[in-house]
Amino acid sequence: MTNHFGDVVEHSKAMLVIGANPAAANPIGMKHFLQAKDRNNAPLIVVDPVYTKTAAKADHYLRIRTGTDVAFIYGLLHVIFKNGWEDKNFINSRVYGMDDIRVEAEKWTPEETSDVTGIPAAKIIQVATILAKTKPTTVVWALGITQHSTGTSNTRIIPILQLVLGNMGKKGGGTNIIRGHDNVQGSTDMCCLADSLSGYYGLAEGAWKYFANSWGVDFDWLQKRFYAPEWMEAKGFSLAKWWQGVLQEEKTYSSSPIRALWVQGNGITSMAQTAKIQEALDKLDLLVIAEPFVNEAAVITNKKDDIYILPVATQFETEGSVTATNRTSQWRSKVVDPLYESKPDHEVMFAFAKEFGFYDEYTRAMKMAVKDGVLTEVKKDFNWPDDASDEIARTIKTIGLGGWTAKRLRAHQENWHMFDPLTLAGSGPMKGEYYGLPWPSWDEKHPGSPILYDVDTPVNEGGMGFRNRFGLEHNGVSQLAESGVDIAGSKVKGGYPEITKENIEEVLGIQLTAEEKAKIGANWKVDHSGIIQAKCRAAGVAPYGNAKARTIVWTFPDPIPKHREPIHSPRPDLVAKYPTYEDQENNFRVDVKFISEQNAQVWAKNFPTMLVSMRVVNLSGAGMLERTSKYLSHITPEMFANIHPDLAMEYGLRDGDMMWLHAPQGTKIKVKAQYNYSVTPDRIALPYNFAGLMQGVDMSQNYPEGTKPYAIGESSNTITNYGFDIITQIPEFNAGLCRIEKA
Ligand SMILES: Nc1nc2c(c(=O)[nH]1)N[C@H]1C(S)=C(S)[C@@H](COP(=O)(O)OP(=O)(O)OC[C@H]3O[C@@H](n4cnc5c(=O)[nH]c(N)nc54)[C@H](O)[C@@H]3O)O[C@H]1N2
Ligand SMILES: Nc1nc2c(c(=O)[nH]1)N[C@H]1C(S)=C(S)[C@@H](COP(=O)(O)OP(=O)(O)OC[C@H]3O[C@@H](n4cnc5c(=O)[nH]c(N)nc54)[C@H](O)[C@@H]3O)O[C@H]1N2
Ligand SMILES: [Mo]
Repeated sequence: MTNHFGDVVEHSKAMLVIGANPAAANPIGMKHFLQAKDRNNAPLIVVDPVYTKTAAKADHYLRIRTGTDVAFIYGLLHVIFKNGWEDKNFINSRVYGMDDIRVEAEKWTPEETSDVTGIPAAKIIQVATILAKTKPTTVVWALGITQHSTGTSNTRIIPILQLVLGNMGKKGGGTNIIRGHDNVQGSTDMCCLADSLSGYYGLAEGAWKYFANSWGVDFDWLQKRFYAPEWMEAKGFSLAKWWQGVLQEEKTYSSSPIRALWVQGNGITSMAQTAKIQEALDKLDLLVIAEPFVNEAAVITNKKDDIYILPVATQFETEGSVTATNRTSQWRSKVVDPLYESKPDHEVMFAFAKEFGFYDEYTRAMKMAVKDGVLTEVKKDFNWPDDASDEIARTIKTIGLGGWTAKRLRAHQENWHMFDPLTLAGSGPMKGEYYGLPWPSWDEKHPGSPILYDVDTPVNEGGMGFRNRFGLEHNGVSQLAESGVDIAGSKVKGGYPEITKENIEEVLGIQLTAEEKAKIGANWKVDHSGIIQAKCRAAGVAPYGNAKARTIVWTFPDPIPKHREPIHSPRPDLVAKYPTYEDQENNFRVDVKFISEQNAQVWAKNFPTMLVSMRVVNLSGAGMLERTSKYLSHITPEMFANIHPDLAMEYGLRDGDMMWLHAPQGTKIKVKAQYNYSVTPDRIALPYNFAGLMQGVDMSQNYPEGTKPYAIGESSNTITNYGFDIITQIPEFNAGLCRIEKA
């Protein structure tokens, strides 16, 4: 989130919720949107292929065809540009590349947009008008936007809309992406990702060297952990396609095939292509599961030996910091000691490191601190979890976690009552700090930044410009903010680059001493000495620069977002006009099909019904956790599909009848047809939270005695269509096709 929920309540004058259903998936967030409706008379605009519980509260509901959001946003931009409603000053001074967007938007007349998205042209014009005339508007999204083969383009085009409207860096504006799991923002920031290091540092040698230094280990030692040095800088397997690393034997891009799998905190059937996952699990030599429940990885496999389940404690049995959806950190205390023989996650990892002989290197950084500007090992033993938090604060500069020391986070927890829930501002002992120190919180004195890119607030009070990440110029155009974009109170006027050892004296207009020069790191991201941060603080400067936001990503297959039809599209005519990408080789170490799959046949002929997945309020993720609760299971005792009666009747299905759903990849699931008017007759919606049945086969004999959940069922991901985002490799969970057959 660039802003936060309280900010929406206080300042948003309109809300565009697109591809999210917070009424079911984030009821606390939803409460804030309803408050904004009441307090600000802010219209709620919901764009969703399904008439959700969120849509039921909307002032304007737009029923979109899945996978066409890029087209929809261009349709809005077309109307906005045509009427001259864009924020010209904002665009000219703070954005690079808007002309290309303008050219693309010209094609997306209300009529063309309507044909592609299924939204009436008049509605597109009406919503564009509301957005242009009602400032500030906030935009909220979640999985309906990200989970597509064009997910990356989706997540770029919506911020571009906000740039056009001048809504970025403004109270009540911004792009508010609701994160999913507890602490998922934290795990992303710590980069449980296959293509970056913690804090989004890249995989290049320089970043590895910085981390080697931060961890107090030799770079060479670190490099030797890899099968061969080149794998150190190559993306790993993604969560979405690890199975292909097991199965893709004929063409390997690494030391694969994978032969052992360690699962810690992933529900296995939550990923697409469950049948492939099953095949891969069967083929493994070793499967280890470390978690509080019986993960269904152990259940859906036919493998009989070499499966180990390690009991891990829950969040109630451990302590430390977690990060919320609005970039705030919260300290969490242990409620009870780990029950029975379970151990918290970190102890499992420590035991593992001991066994493999790298425990000392693994934990050394927690014994280190910066002394006189130099990183030094200062004590014999570490204190968990405080020293882990302090290590994060000391190391992660990129997103500004410098202020997140254990001491400060503990103080925030102890003083919850001293913070305003809407503004996040503290009072009493917490005066001058925002609750949870929303990042960037550059240093130990910094109060946190509740709203990103806000140039009207001094840097030392949470303000900043856009980040200078992509060089100083492109195609001869400066990437820095134009003159006049002055961050409040800054000594440096207008745009400036990110701060390095080389440019610090010139940009800040200061002179470093010889001693400072000897200690300072090469740039603000790798400067353990703290000198760059301190000098920036004194000048009221954001160390990452004051630059332009860019609409063009010149390294992507689509430099500006383009509409491309889902791989399995219900509109063959539009596939010809807006085809998907070329197939990829060796992305995240596997080959990925795009155009070859899209063109393999006219899919819509044999698979005429669209498939959307959805969340239900009582179940989460793969659902093992909630399905072991009698009461939560009672609400949805079995797997079902929401189907419009008109569609059901075409197949002779009465409410409650069983049906087979077939997917293009040849898989099928048997589920109950549940009459429901939230879907139109061209689409059905499935929850994804069931497991235990695979293509009609009951696997429940595989649950260890006494562990079978109260509700089992087919996983919708067995029929989630093949398809992955071109950049992130997230599966296309939300735009596929299926064929219905009465069971
Ligand atoms: N069809 C479809 N599929 C989807 C989605 C969709 O919309 N549609 N959504 C996708 C999204 S956004 C997500 S985030 C994923 C979610 O999928 P997962 O990330 O797989 O999430 P969960 O299923 O909740 O699995 C978490 C597992 O961790 C275990 N666990 C809980 N607490 C702890 C702990 O403290 N330590 C350890 N070690 N384990 C713990 C739980 O028992 C559970 O088995 O699903 C994705 N899959
Ligand atoms: N009860 C419950 N709460 C949860 C979870 C859970 O499993 N259960 N999971 C948590 C997690 S991990 C996450 S990430 C969040 C997810 O939170 P949400 O994304 O709000 O949850 P979904 O129900 O997947 O909602 C996505 C919506 O996008 C719509 N949609 C699908 N395709 C498209 C499309 O192409 N365009 C548009 N505009 N809309 C589309 C779907 O119909 C659906 O209503 O929820 C979190 N909260
Ligand atoms: Mo998620």
